[in-house]
Amino acid sequence: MTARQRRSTDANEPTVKKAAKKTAHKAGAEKAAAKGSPAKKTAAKRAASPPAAPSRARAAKTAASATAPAAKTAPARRPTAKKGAAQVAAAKAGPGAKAVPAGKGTAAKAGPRARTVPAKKAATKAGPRSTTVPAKKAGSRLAPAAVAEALARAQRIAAAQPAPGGDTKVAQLDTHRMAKLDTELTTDQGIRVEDTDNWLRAGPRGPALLEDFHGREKIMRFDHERIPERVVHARGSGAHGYFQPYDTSLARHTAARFLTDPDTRTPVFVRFSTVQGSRGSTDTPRDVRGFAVKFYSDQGNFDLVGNNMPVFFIQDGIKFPDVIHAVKPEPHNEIPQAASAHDTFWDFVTLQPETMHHVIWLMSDRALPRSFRTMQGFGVHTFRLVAADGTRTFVKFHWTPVAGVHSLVWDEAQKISGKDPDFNRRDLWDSIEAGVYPEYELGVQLIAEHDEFAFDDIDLLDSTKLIPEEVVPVVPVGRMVLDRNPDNFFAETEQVAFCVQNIVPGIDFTDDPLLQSRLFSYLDTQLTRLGGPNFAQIPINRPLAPVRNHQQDGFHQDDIPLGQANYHPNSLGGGCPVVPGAGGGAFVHTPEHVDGIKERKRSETFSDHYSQATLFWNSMAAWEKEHIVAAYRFELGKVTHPHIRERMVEHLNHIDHQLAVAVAAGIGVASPAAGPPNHGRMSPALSQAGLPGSTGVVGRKVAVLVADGVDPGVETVREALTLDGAVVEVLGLVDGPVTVSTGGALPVDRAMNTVASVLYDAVVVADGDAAVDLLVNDGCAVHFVAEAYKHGKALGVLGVGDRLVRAARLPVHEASDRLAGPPSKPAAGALDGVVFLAPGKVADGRFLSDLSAAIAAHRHFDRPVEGIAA
Ligand code: HDE
Repeated sequence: MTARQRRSTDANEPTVKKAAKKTAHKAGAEKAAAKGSPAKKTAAKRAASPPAAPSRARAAKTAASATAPAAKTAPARRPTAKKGAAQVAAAKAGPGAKAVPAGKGTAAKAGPRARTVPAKKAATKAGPRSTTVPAKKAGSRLAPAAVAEALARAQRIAAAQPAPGGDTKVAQLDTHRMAKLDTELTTDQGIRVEDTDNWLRAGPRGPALLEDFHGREKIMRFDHERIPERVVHARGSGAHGYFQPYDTSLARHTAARFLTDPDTRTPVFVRFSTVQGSRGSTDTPRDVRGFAVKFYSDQGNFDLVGNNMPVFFIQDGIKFPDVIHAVKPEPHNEIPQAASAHDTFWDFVTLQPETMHHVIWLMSDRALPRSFRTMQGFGVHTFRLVAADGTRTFVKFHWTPVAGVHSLVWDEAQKISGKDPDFNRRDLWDSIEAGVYPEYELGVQLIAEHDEFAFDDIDLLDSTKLIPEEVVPVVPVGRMVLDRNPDNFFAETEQVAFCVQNIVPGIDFTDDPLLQSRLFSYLDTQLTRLGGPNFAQIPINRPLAPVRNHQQDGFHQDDIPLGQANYHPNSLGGGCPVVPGAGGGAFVHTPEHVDGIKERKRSETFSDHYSQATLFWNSMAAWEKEHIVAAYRFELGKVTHPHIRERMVEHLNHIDHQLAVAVAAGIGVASPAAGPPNHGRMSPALSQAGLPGSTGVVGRKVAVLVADGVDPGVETVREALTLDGAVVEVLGLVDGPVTVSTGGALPVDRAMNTVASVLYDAVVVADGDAAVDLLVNDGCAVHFVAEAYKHGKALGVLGVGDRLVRAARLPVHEASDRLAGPPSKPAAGALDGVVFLAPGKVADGRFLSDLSAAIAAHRHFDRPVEGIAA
């Protein structure tokens, strides 16, 4: 059986591995072993190839399957994408090149009239009702070629045909872009402005005149620039991209074309967010992250509005206002911003034990993603897939980043909040600009409808539970690549309106009580946020599929409906739009027998609140457990009411006694007596330790510390890392080039005191006697190295740069006693991720590959860091 066949079989057999259920930990261990297999490593190495290459994750999985039959497998075939001109150009330009949508440049060229001339008109009209745009309305400023292109785009949109390369959404957005280059300043009414610096007044020192329509309009528009921020998930960052299925294997389960046609690239817009903080808050609080994807499919928009954790705080939507009020800044003083470490949050969760599973995820490193590129995403709820023949299959959606799942450490996250509150937003933006496109594999857990009750302890409708991957494997079905930054934050990222009820034929909801409440909430919230019922007409929200109905009027109607008949049925409008019905590709709610007593009651099957929290705890690596204990101690340490701390320790005792004891010891609570026994089950897939990614150093940020008199050898290291895809910045004690010991100068990217080690993934200390003397005597440089070591980051130490490591009093210093004095043994783990190059040696392949491996490992948590002052 080939890897591809095996994979297809997986997708076609949504059966619960019943035998595996009780032995989840065993299967997981095999999987973990497969992950570390040599074949997998080779595949991962191979996969460090440019982003345009076939999915690295798939390559790795395919290789893993060759040696480990239990492991997930993936199709060997590369999706045969139809390439558009822009993509072809980008491919020719090399791996790092960004595909510039053909239409983008054109729109810019369209000049001042872009909003009102043909491109816009064509598209607005294009919509569904007209495919022709009178060429003479093109406007004199547009070259005939641009007119033709705009027309072609409009026709494409009207016909709702995905353009080659999946750039249909780009084309649609093009028609709304407004270029300002080479234009003249006007009012909103198109009147040219004489002067925008001085209010019209009676004499140079006289009173302002109300008559100044330009002044009043300008201020009025300014006064109304803000819209209400999102009630939750207010702080977010967005990007455009595409989704493409690997093959047709899901077709047996779903009629959704975007999931089953490997030749179609469906445009997507993704918004990542934090939950608690306001729109201007930091990117790196301890918090859940939103992971919302809008698929502009040719059957309509599908919004998968998920999070980076697979479970949720509560089981019933009616508790959402309570949990959010509790976590948000407290009502009397609006403190704290973007933090759950306060009394009301812990008061609520300790009184609502269904939160316990999600809360332990929140205390884990998952709540501190290093980057949006390195976090998973989950649909959380159980959804349904519906096949063309009506067969229904339960499904859970998973996004897995090919760059691996990596996090910050808490001390670092807090410092970043001050040093660069836009840390994750900047990283997303910069990566895309640099052509390092964030990429995620979509995976599905499939459960046959008849297996709904096959799980002893999991109700599929309970969003506080996950299905361990060792019980139901995650089958990879496609990949999503984010390859374009928005042009305007407000127009796109702020105005995008995700709605859980946006669903397409082939997918359906379940009765999950949390999901059901969301079906109401998202539509409702957009009315306030976006000022009326026409928010789906905002360019970023507009479907690519044609929109035709008799819904009309309201604030901000942007279309001009034609005709006399605005009701159904009608004869005056030819009966149009006709109702296509089930046979015409319509969405049909899956027929289901519903029967029950009307009552406010939670199902008994929702009542276990601890065993999956225990499963999570048991599955963590030692360092992950340490971080979790530290997080509980930090958060509860901020709680001022002792009874809340005590209540939480009691809950922890139901999760794991050792955990409760460890937390209690840090927060002044008496150690609890032994609680219920730990069930001992594990799900290794829950640990980040098993998700290293396959992109090596690509996109990792490396700081190189230099000073006057630097040895030229540092250039070799910088070049090698850059070639491998790392983002290397040379930091001097001040800005401006430094002198090189052999003559000449080395350019510096930034002064060290304008940044901090927390903004980098790794640090290289340069060689050169004079340079190192300067670094050793600079507290900023010494702290830089100490802090990076403390946070578990890779260090590359060249030659006498070793003296800086000694000055930082790192426990690795004994190891470098080879320079002077008797050699001594370093503390256990001290050298993890610290790579030395002996003085006088040039950086050879061995050194460079050791350093790359140390950086690719992301963090080295076995180090003895307690005594490091940083
Ligand atoms: Fe949301 N949620 N939510 N939520 N949610 C919103 O919608 C809500 C829930 C999630 O980037 C709001 O447009 C209720 C679960 C994300 O724009 C609001 C309930 C999950 C985003 C809302 C939930 C999420 C939101 C605020 C319980 C993970 C940001 C503005 C029934 C599966 C989307 C808006 C973006 C946003 C309500 C529960 C994820 C108020 C009532 C569970 C990623 O409508």
